[in-house]
Amino acid sequence: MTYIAKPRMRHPTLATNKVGYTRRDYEGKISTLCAGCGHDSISASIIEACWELDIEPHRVAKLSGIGCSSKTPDYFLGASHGFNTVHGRMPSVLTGANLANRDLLYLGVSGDGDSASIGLGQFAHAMRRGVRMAYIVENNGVYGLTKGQFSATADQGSKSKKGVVNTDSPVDLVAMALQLGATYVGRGFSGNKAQLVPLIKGAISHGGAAFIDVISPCVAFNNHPGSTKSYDYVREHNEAVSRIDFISAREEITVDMAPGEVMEVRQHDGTLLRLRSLHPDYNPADRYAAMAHMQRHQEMGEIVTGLLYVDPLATDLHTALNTVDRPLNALGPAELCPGAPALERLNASLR
Ligand SMILES: Cc1ncc(C[n+]2csc(CCOP(=O)(O)OP(=O)(O)O)c2C)c(N)n1
Ligand code: SF4
Ligand SMILES: [Mg+2]
Repeated sequence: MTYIAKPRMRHPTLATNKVGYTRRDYEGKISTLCAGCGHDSISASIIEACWELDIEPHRVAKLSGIGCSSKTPDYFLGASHGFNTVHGRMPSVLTGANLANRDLLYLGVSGDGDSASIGLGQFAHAMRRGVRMAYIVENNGVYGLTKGQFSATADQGSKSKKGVVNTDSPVDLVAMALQLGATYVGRGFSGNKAQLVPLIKGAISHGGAAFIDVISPCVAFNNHPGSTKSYDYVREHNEAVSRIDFISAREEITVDMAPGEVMEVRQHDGTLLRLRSLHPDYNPADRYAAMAHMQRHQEMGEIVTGLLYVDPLATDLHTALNTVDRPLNALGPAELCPGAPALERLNASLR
């Protein structure tokens, strides 16, 4: 395979962020995905979100499974830590890395095949344990990499490129994440960057398990009439619950709208999510209302997008396990070994 390297040169007037990097510094290798693939737009949104958040690339660990979607971490954050794991196993490898080093920001990138079929168990346990990460599923309803078989998220009654009707019920990862206890749950569309970038920024800044399902059309195998994951279908059936603004803890907060139209959610780290309501009755702090709202609109054939649920005070697996504040991989033998008398006391307490 030919490898085309990106030039290191950049235009001298490119804007830098607060940590001195340009957007180019958050890019990766040149994508080998099909032109027009939704996954490339998600990579662009991740780059934009990390640049705007002033994250130093070496503070990020990006992990993925197997699939076109799972290849994408090669195309962004080239200077970050990365681990392309086994099919469906990203969540357990990420959980281990997170437990060893709690100081990094974790990005879990996966596909609908990777997370809703072979990795369904792994997805479920990462969500219920509250592993702190931004878990992004690039959902195209097919196994793109293996040439377009229906995935478990394909809607019942939707058609393959060759006209075969899918008879199975779909797995809805958003509904599952809500049910399993994820504390930040959203759905986006790769074609709506204005919505996706703040959704990703909120997920990265969140203190617990954040999950975003991003509908991401596969132009090679699932972008035809009859598909419910095509660009046209999603544009025609998209129903956003709110418009989301992300305001970092350092930015000045200015109020520019009447109370009632806007709901402000301050997360643990001081960042502010400002939700401009499009559905006056929608409450993103109510997990069960979020489930009911989604279900209701799904029955009408609509795809609900936006920040569907958030618990701003969420804690994570480290809190549950009461681990020390310092990353475990930074502890030395003296701190890791309590000594013979302490071990003796511990053993005695268990006899
Ligand atoms: C253990 C194992 N089983 C099956 C495969 C074959 N395989 C590779 S990618 C893939 C599905 C990918 O689908 P998805 O996660 O939706 O990614 P997409 O390509 O659609 O982005 C499968 C079944 C594999 N690589 N490893
Ligand atoms: S096969 Fe589909 S998912 Fe894979 S790169 Fe092409 S358009 Fe994207
Ligand atoms: Mg897929």
